Amino acid sequence: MESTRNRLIELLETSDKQFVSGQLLSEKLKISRSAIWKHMKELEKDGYHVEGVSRKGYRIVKFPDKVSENTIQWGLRTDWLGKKIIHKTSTTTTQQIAHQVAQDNAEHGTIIIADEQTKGKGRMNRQWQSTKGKGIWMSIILRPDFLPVMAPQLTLLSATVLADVLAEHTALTPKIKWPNDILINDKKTAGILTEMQAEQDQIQYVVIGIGINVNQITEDFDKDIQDKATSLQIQTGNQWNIKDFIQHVLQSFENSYDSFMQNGFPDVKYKWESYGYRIGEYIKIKTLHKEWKAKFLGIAEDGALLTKTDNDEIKKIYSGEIEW
Ligand code: BT5
Repeated sequence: MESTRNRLIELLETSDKQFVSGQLLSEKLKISRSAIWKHMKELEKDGYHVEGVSRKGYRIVKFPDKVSENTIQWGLRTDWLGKKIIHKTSTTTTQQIAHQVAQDNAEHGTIIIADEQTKGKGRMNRQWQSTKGKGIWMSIILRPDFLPVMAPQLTLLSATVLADVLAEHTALTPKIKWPNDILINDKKTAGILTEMQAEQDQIQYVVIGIGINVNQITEDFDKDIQDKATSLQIQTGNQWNIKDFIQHVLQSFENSYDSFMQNGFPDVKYKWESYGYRIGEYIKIKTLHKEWKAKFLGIAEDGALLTKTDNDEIKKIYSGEIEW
């Protein structure tokens, strides 16, 4: 039943808003025309708007707003990103599923997306709060053909994509806090977690985990982060359509990734710095064992954080946190 329904949606989808005759659908699906009609009624119940015109057939005029493999794919104009989508209503973390399917040879550009994560992950085993139906909790599997040392550049690239999409979609002014936080009005609205499986000179796959707070209200966040987390709803006062947002992220991600693969890092660096938070200021750098102050100059050609200490020493930082 479920697979007939998916095939039906697929057939209507590929016709790109043209009518598909009941006759053709019944031949392709090997079911009667009255069974087709029943399926259409079921689709309507799920929020699809199906138009049926005698002698012309059927077409979907609107997909439901809820997130599913079909609704994301409908109208998605990417070449390779999101051709395979795994959607879960609830899961522990989309990162874990991404690793599993990547080890089972999932293709470059596979997406795992969930309405809710019960064990959302931040970096260094920190927690990522992922309220049900109120944000984008998504992992992207990539199989880039470059050296593992270049993988951090993908985090910076992803951050510029999110900043671009937030700016285009909402007219807010996002900033990127090195390396992976997207801030709006100084509060965190999105985060990125890059994980990788690699040998010394070869990447097997990279998983880019993207979390974007979309429709939360302040009380949706735990008390301990209420003063530093924000969402688009809090910032704009509007509810946002999550499916539209996902499509925008995927389209923009594919464009930026393709141009990065063609032209290298300089464009990403330039864009990152245009969004960079507190560039030119004194910042506190914290690594596992040390903490010191330096001037934040920008991003180096290899993606490292570029700093200048008081005795004019230029230093590159590859991992850690920054504060002020
Ligand atoms: C991150 O870590 O910012 C990476 C977030 C990646 C989340 C995505 S969602 C899809 C995929 N599946 C996953 O399980 N993860 C990825 P980090 O820089 O370590 O920041 C974590 C810190 O941000 C926490 O310690 C909290 O202080 C704060 N935080 C937690 N949840 C938040 C939220 N929803 N919004 C803003 N801040 C949050």
